[in-house]
Amino acid sequence: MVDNTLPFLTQGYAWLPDLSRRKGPGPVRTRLLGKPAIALRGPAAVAFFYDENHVRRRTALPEPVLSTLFGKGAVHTLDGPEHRRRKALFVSLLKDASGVAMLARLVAEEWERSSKEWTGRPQVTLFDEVSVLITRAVCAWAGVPLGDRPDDEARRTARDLVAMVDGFATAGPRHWQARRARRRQEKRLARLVEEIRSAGGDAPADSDRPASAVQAVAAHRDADGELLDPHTAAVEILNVIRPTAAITWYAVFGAHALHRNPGLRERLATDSEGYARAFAHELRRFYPFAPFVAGLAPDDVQWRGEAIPEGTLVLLDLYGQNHDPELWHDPYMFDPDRFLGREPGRDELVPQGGGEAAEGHRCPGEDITLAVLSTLLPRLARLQYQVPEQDLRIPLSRMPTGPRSGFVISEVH
Ligand code: MYR
Repeated sequence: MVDNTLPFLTQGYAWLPDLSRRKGPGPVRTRLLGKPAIALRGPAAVAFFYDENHVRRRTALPEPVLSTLFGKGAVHTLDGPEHRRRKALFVSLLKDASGVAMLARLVAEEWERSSKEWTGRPQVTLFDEVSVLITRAVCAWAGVPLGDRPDDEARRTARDLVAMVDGFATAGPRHWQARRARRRQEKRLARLVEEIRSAGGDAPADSDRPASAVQAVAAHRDADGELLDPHTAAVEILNVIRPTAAITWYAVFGAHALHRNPGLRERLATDSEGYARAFAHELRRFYPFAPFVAGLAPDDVQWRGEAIPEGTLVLLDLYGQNHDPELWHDPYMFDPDRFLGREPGRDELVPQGGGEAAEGHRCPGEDITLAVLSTLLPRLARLQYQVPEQDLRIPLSRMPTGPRSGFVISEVH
């Protein structure tokens, strides 16, 4: 079988759906990254994929993805008790309701501050501005200092966080920019961890004052009882702040969805009956972000009678599942009502993975994503602006993708 890495990189989100269409129903067999691969989708496949007897992460992620997106030694590369111990750190930081609410409040404050400033400008590129305002909020929340010139530092940090996400699935200049961004941020945050530790900040926090994310990572001990080395600690701090900044992609998709469906603006602006949350779920279902997740079969395993030999790369087709007509009525229609008054099933809507966040590799940041989007989207819907002529196409061949223009708005008030 021919290796499909190049078709994947050039066709992007369209690669796996096209392959599935050509090969007909059932799992798709192919070759990726020089390995035999099988792609699965559907709630039962999600449960199969997140069972460690079937799929493991150690050594599954290619170096170019680790050196840009996730970082070497990241929680994404662990399995078993080691993974659960490290993951508990993320769950305690990202799934704590009062922490999530505090981050949403900071995002709201930053939105108010920034959107006032936009009124004086001829044009604003929403992608750039939202990435900076979320970066400011998450750095304040996580305890990442922005130095003596916080405005400049926030812009620089936002650029680096965005670059790390933007460059993981390309061999072009964006990839090298992503590597440089990661090196820069890892160096700076490793230094911060060392400073915190030498000032005694890695001691357990007192119960009245919860530790910031940075302090918690600096104080975290892995399953072996050891502190993380400063580099790994920096990697994990980035794994808290970078995905939060990546919510920018969804916020810009929100602007795109409102532009294409102006009839939804009023309901989103007033956010009655949980409409903003339903809208956020539909954004995460409808628009392309993570194409799939991957791991390796640790033994010969079987999926519905299909043999999956040891060492096979198992792909969970997130984008395909979120558009599967077996699961979604009219999947290519943007319709937040499909989530109104109901939360999606655990393994039904999988933009950020499936299974349990605490036990498996599901993204622990879904509560934050939903809270930040529920904060930003009604404010965006209440903002008055024009959408000047621009290129709003969302190329499926680019990963990650978004409106080409970054969504420019003008006459903001
Ligand atoms: C983040 O910053 O962590 C949020 C962005 C996540 C994108 C997720 C993409 C998953 C890619 C897995 C590629 C596996 C290749 C074999």
